[in-house]
Amino acid sequence: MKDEVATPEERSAGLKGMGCSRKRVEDVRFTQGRGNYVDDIKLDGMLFGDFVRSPYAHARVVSINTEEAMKVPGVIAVLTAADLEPLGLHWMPTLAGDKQMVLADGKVLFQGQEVAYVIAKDRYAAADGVEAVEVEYDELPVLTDPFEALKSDVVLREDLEGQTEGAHGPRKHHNHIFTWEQGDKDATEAVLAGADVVAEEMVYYHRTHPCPLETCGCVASMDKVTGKLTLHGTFQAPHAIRTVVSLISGIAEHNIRVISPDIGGGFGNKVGAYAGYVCSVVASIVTGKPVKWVENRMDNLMSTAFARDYWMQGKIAATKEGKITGLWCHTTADHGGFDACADPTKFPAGFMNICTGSYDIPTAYLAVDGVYTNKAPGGVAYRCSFRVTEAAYFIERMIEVLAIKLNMDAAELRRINFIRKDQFPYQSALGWEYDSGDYHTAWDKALAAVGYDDLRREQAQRLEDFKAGKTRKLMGIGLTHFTEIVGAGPVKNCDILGLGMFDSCEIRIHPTGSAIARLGTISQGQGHATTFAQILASEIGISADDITIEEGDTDTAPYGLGTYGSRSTPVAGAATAMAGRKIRAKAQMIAAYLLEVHDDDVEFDVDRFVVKGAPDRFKTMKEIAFASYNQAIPGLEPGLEAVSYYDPPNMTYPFGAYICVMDLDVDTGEHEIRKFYALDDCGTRINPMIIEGQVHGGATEGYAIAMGQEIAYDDMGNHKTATLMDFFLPTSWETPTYETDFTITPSPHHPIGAKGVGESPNVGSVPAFSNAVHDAFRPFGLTQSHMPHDHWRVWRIARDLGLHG
Ligand code: MCN
Ligand code: CUM
Repeated sequence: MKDEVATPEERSAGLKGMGCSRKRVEDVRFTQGRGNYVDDIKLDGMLFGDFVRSPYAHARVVSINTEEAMKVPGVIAVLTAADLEPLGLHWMPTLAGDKQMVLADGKVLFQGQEVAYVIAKDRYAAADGVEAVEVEYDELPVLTDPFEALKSDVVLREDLEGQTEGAHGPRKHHNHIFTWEQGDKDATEAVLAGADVVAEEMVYYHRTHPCPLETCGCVASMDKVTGKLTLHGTFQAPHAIRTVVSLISGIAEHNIRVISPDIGGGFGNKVGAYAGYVCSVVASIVTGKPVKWVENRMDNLMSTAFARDYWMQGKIAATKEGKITGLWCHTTADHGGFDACADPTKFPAGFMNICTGSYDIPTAYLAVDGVYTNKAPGGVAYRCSFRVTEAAYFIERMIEVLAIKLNMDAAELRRINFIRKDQFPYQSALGWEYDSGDYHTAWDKALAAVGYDDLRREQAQRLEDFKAGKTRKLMGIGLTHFTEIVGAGPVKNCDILGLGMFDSCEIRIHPTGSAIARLGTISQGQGHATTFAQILASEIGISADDITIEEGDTDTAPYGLGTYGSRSTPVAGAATAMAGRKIRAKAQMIAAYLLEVHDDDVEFDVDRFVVKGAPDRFKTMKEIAFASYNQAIPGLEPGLEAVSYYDPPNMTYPFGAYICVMDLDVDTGEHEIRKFYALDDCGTRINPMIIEGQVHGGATEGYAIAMGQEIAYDDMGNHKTATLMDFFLPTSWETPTYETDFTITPSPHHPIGAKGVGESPNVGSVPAFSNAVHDAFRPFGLTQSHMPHDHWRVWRIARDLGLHG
């Protein structure tokens, strides 16, 4: 009855639909310790598997002796490549068209590589078994520098020797993987040759690691009676894993059930296929028991998907007035021992060709050379949108370097080169069609919000004080305007191992008017159970509180390509809206039938269909749901269900303006982040609170990357940062305070106008932090210094510039 008197606004608020900062429904269980992660899964008779890993970065494996290990109480079996070879499982295909050893086959190519797999009654016995395996190695020369690797006689991948053609075209050298070229080389070189001004710089985006709180793991359980394999795991793409497992194991796909339970952070680390999955499946088949494998922190940091490691040589040309005329980039990409990047098949360097950024650059050329070294494989991870992080860092550094060369203000240089609002949809010189944007509005809002002119005046005063000996602290203002490309993707140009990158949603409305929706994506902390229900609430007029969102079980969810590349909102979010619209269309027919009017004579009003011009004649969605199970239209199927498989016509192009204000102590190298302002435009905003959380999390990861985090190796290929003592993870103590803001430029092709946002803050914040460091030293002649800008490196910049007196 209350319903009858509620205003449309009240009814709308009750739905908790789009635009509402609905509290996360997931947090009820997470905050009570009731999450269900892979390591919480305990099956009857479950065994535990663990790896013997290589202490060397490059060595021949002379022999493996498992006799002593087999004597350890509780050890059941030890697998080596020799055991996997008859099954054809000692190597596995990578997502990048390469192949990777599951267990060391004759040699090892990075420190921490999997050599043998010990299966035992529990984790402790497995660890003792690992200790007892005797491996004899013969050390080989180590290559950790990709430039050296391309010149060296040392052959890393002997399995590919003599193979001059790789998955992505010709290989120029035995340690070379591919060359990927985009844009117009000749035209760009001509522009550079004739330009008023050319700025040139080597921009290095160092190797780092997403380091999710929960490491990677799985539980494989082969039921020999039913012939069914159930695989629980930390998978960001459960359906793709099911298909891959079927293809490489030969088990029929309907006999495989993949389940991603709660995931404690993915950040791209959990996209690829790991040796642990293959060995656990084999171990379960061999022993007939469930087998669990869960990495420890060192395993995770040493062997699973790293991020970045791109050496980007850049040249940018402009007129005297600062109008950019051309961009040239040659990237040397360090892929480690195997090319296991998780990119769409046709993009061996991901979407690095978005490196023209937010700027109207008429001519551009990009070449990327992939190189093998003695480091861990991986490459696309860490809120990267498939290398957009590298692209954004590159262009945002090149803009700063150009500003120095032109002796111009970097904010103004950006402004005069932005793609204008009226140029969208915009065709970039490197082949993308940007769907929508309004960069000038966002930029002006950001500069005004931080008081840019006042900041520059303060900075000038600080510089004078510094020169006068009144302070030892410099001030830097780090500017960034980034353009993202998310929502892979149109099936016509995006696939993974031949699987087109669509996504899906299936909705069932129950008779009493509540619902369940299942999606092909999988949340790892992004709050999908909260936000996808909001999209549906607005589309079908059922409160988000009455809609269950389920993901991650391949036996129940429709096929989808998973969650990474901020694709859930652009692709599965669109599928959700489309499936919702199918429900609404059928509901409209039922309502009209019940109200005895023509379909066109009813209209949707928040949570009901109303007879046009007769507001008191209506049927609520709850009433329609019940009717659909009984007296629906004769001849029409009962029930209210729909499914949508959505192939987006284009990707979405979120953008943002980030500004960081930083003080740097030249004597200690310490920094203080005084202000961090982040304006994001992700089109229509589904849940502002969740967006803000995404920005805080991503910016904190960006802070870590820019200011201290790295995966470092010594010359012998020893991993120097394999524990959290050495690998910087910011705590609340170091984490800066963020000021978030937004503009809204909807995507014209997305059914609800939404663009992705999860990766934006990492893409935008890293150049903002790094540019602040560079900006502080600009008056003293610094043009480029490599990240991470930890205290020691900042101190060293000051020393090299002669600031220590
Ligand atoms: N959202 C919104 N309005 C928009 C866009 C997004 O309210 N216009 C909400 C979405 O509904 C969703 C969240 O923001 O709840 C992120 O959406 P989206 O940008 O579509 O990204 P995905 O859901 O596809 O998440 C992937 C992205 C990636 S690739 C990495 S890496 C990353 C990230 O999300 N990993 C994360 N954020 C993470 N956050 C957590 N907590 N844990 C991770 O592992
Ligand atoms: Cu590239 S990290 Mo996210 O796409 O899972």
